[in-house]
Amino acid sequence: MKMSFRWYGQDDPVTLDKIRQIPNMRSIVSAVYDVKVGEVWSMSSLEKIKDECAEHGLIFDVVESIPVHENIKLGDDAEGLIDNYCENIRRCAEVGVKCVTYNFMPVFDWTRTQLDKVAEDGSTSLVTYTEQLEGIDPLKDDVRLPGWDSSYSQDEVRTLIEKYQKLGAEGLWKNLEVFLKRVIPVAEKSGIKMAIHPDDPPYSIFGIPRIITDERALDRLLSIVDSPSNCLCLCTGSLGCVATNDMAKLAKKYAEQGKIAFVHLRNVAILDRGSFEERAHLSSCGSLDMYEIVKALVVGGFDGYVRPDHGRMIWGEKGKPGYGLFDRALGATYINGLFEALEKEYIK
Ligand SMILES: [Mn+2]
Repeated sequence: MKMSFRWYGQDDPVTLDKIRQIPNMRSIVSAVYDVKVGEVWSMSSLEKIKDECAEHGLIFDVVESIPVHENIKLGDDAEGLIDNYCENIRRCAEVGVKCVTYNFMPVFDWTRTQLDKVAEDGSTSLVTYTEQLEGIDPLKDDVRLPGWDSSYSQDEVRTLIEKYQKLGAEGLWKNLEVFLKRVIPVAEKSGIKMAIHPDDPPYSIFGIPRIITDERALDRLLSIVDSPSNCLCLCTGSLGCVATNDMAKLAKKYAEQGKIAFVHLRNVAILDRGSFEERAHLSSCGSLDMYEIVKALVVGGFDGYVRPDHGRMIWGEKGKPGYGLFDRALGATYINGLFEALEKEYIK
């Protein structure tokens, strides 16, 4: 297991000199943020991240993410944008990146209804309550949910939603197939594993298709291109916020296949009708059995990257929701403990 931590670059209040003090911290997960989605990243920006990490004793070898332009997902004049995507993969490889995470979620990335829900202990976390989504018609109402790209105007969001509703799930699969058939061979040649992040949450919202949602979808994704570079980012809090996804079973199956390049470990409390709350990482704090998930990874022979995923805000910390220092550091320490115990038990 290679422990890693997401870092949002120079503007991130969580600095590299703090991250390096977390025990067993090895890799930095970051991206180039100075150009628009769809453009080619400059080598100087990539080298700057690499050098800053190296100065702090850390390795920049995971990218999260190279965002996929909406026109690629829509299959609308995508050719040149896929060329740029391939070029970005080559450039990442040049600075030593081994794993690139991406997702194929239409319009918006992760979606929550609230980012600062106060728990009984005074900590805050991200939550989705289905009742807050119901009754909203994004084609009529002015709606902006946390996680949505704020660079879109309300009219642009409406147009995009309508396009995806028309495209449907099978249309989206077709465009993913076109993308993978171009991108995966480039990644393979560059020595990079492409790790698709599941849809978060893994169900359709507002009638917009979401396709990376369960075991069947993951099997289908992996079957599109047979390559050691066509891999998964197993995000336990995303797939695991619906009870029908058995995270330990999925971890074991895909670890044995050598298909898990990256794991996001976090816990959620599964509530009624699709609602869920992000919780502290420990098994006892949510619905997921983190011990069983890590055991499945260890026994399955997983040797990729792991990072603590979203943390709560604790001890008065202010910052990017989900990406404070303290609770993610506690998560990393807990994950280190699980791996140490399980590797001593099962890896002889
Ligand atoms: Mn994740």
